[in-house]
Amino acid sequence: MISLNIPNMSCGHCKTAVEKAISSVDPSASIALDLDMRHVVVTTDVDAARVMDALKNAGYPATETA
Ligand SMILES: [Cu+2]
Repeated sequence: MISLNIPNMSCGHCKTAVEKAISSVDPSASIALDLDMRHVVVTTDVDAARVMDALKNAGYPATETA
């Protein structure tokens, strides 16, 4: 499970773009996204670094939460 803050994620369009970026590295990832908190929890076997890389390339740099 990967817990991420995504400060740039501010609207429904961003939400879609973030979900798309995560799905691009793991189509079967389970994504729990909180737009108001700008936070997402991803359940996946893929490395956090790969997920964060895809998000960064999509324009949504993320930081891992503790
Ligand atoms: Cu947006």
